Amino acid sequence: MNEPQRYIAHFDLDSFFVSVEVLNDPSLKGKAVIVGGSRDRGVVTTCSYEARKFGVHSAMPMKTAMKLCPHAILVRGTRGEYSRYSRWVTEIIAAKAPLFEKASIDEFYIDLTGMDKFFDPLRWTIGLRAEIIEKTKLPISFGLASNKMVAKIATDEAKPNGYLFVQPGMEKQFLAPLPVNKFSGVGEHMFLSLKAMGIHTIRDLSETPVGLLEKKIGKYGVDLWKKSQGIHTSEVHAYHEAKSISTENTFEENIGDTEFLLSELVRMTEKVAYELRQDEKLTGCIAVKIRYPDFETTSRQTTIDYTLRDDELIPVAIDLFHKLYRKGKPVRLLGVRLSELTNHAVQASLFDDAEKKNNLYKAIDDVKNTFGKTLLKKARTVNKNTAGNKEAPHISKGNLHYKKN
Ligand code: TTP
Ligand code: MG
Repeated sequence: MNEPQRYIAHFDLDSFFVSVEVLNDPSLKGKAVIVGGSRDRGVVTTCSYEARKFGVHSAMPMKTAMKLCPHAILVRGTRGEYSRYSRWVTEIIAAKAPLFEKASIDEFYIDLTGMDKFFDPLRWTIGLRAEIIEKTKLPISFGLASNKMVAKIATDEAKPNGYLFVQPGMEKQFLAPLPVNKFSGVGEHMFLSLKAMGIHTIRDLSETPVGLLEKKIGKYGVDLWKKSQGIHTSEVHAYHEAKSISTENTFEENIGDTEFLLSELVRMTEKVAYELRQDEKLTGCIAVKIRYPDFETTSRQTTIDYTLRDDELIPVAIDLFHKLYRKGKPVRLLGVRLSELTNHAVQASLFDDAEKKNNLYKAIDDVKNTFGKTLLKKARTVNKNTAGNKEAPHISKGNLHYKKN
């Protein structure tokens, strides 16, 4: 039997954070707007298309951006709002799409394969886009193609505020005139290496003997050549809010000491947050679970602004714990779970101090990777019970697992 024709739609909100700011302050509409940190030490989180015309882009030092576009309006950003809009768009897509993946906070893949028996994939996708725009008032673009890679590049070409359908069979032709750095993974260095080989466009790449690419660049050269032919087979991974990273501790003796339970809770939250960062994910939901010796089990969860940071997760975990815990009652098991996971392709930070903190976490995580995960802990977790020990003495079981439904 022949494989069914694949149809993959890729959606991505246009200048997402800026678009949200424009909704909150319509006087920003049509202007050069930059969301980012301080003028002297910050970086650009994102900017409007008007500012992009001057060469401003994400991750650029704010100083450079202001030189390129001195009249730009600088906005510091309101992160809670971005999470709220991200969820709203997710809900609209989830209500309609047979199978979708949330690839980042503003980006989605939808697999429509097999649906062409029931409806025209392009018309359906246009309808979904119209619904998102009508409801949220946010501009969004999409690419529709026979695979994820081509669909994503089509979205890029359609932006801002447009869409592009690459008909099955036209993938190679669509890609041919584009520069090679349209492929994700072709950074500055690779771009120059390819240029040195006389390869500028994807057509140049597709016409280069694959053996030569392998010889010069290695296995990645073969991958690039395949991409240049429009070939890409990766699947759309279904998005489940229930997908989670969690850890649980069953205590050897039941614990009624609130201080100790809290220090355990902090330690466990740090542990799952570390795994979250290793996985390059953000979380939008945290849950705490308590089991008493009679096996009564209670848990409580709350949605939060998307984050990867201990200092944002820990206070929420503590708050949930206090709401949940019946004071003085011995506890048999404590658990922490992070869910509503999404990728963060975010290099630059949302805010100045966030960047510093993210770098700090990266530094801590690097040390953890090198010297073992229990070596570095924040002050709170190093109390009389745990100081000097690799694990708290009460803990007999501690397991970290991923739940991928
Ligand atoms: P993108 O989708 O990469 O960028 P964008 O939506 O601003 O613009 P467009 O898609 O039209 O090209 O990222 C989505 C949001 O993620 C972006 O609005 C801000 C945030 N972000 C960062 O915080 N740091 C970054 O380095 C990048 C690239 C994005
Ligand atoms: Mg976007």
